[in-house]
Amino acid sequence: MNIKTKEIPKDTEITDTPVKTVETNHRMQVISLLIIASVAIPIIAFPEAAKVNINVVFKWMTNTFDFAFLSIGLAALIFLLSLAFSRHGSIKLSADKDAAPEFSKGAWGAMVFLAGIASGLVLWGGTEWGYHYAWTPFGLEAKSLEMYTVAQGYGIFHWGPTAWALYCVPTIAISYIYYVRKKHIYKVSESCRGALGNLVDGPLGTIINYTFIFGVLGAAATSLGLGTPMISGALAEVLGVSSGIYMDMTVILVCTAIFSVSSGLGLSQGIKRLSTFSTLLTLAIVAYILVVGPTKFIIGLGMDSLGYALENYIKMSTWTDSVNKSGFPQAWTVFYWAWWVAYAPFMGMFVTRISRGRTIREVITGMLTYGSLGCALFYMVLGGYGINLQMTDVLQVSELVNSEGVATAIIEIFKTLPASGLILLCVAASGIVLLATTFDSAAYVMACTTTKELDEGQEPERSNRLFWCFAIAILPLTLMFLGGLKSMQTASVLVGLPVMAILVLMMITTIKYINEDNA
Ligand code: NM2
Repeated sequence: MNIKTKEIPKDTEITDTPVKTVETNHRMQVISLLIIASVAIPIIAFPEAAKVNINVVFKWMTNTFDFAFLSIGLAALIFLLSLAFSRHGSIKLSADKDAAPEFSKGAWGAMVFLAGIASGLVLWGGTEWGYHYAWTPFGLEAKSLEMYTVAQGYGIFHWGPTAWALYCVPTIAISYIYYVRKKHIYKVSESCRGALGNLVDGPLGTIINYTFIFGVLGAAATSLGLGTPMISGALAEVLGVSSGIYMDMTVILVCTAIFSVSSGLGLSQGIKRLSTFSTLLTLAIVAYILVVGPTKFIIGLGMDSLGYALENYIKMSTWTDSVNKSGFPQAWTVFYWAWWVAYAPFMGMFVTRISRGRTIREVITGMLTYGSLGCALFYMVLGGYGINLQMTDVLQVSELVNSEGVATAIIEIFKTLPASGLILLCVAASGIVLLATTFDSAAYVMACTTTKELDEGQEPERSNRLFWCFAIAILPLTLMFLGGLKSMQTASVLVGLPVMAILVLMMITTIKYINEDNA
């Protein structure tokens, strides 16, 4: 993800306010640090008990609130589609009604897509089917031929329109307030004002802003905790050394260092170019796999699984499996929705900054289609390649995923490619940059939240940004020390729940404001 201060559009009609000095809210920083420490210290001190408790928390949260996550995902999609195709869809997100969009459609779509993903898409695109193939939804027969299509289709669903709708709700809420109501918001609480009124100026607003911060911290912990072992595994393979927790820590610290140097020396533009380059590199790897792999099979299976996802969309969106209690939708769909939700306000802030001049309809349809299709492409190609490896007995990917985890499985998949050393090097390099830019952007928005007041064009203090950069690394480091997929997933599930409430408040605010302004 990549939010750069220099991309902030200057919307000249937005009211001028006197320039104040930027002041960091140290109290908020200290409280956040204390909360992080209260989670991290017990995990490090009592890892065995922590593991057990994390599993209990994950199960309880996903089982108790499954209906809420699923229905809000669906509600977000329905809300956005009805808004896009209503007369309000043509509302322009700009102070100047005749202004052309700031970025071309293609550039905008690419930026939205890149902002929404980090290293997770490569990791899960290649391996998620391996889990569903062995532990099936809808009581289907495990490890049957049919399951290849179903498993891949389920993955495409988890990165599809509902997921992108969760990203899009804050985007529309924040953009509307920013461009149409002409109020520069740097705090998430402001986008709940329509629902809560002046309550957002009191403790409730503060709670909302903390919730946002912990949403990003939890979601980033999942991304970094899962993405780092893939990068360190690839590096270890290339360097011929063994990977492990120390290598993982080094990767996280290198990412932190890249961010610190770029922030300290004002290298934002350089890092941005590097980030674009690494994304292109990732796309090139996907194209390479499509060409050197079984092209026809990959395309065919991709179409089959896309068809499966479309045909079963409603069923997958509402399935809680209350009678059979397999736990599948809780372990997967609910986890995914929580992960997307936790990132959503952060994503909303970014997409707002690049969407000036677009209509509400364009933003909604663009996010849902570019986002879903981009993710489906990764799932089809990487997943299809992995499935072929298993079907031709080259590599038992599903077994590997279940016994060794996703990071090991994806490295083994890449190792079967021609010129695998070079590919692994590219995967590691692009992964580091994608994670570093995630640190960078996340630290930036959190620094905005912990700045007392920020006028247009002003930036949070550099020390504030650096503080968040290091604070973000604490939780993933702790969770990696603990290990296991559930620990990484629990971070998102825990923070996703309260952020989901913010999404509901944002939907109410948007509806209220649009109705008031267009009565
Ligand atoms: N989402 C899109 O790790 C990543 O790729 C970040 C993950 C929320 C599932 C985004």
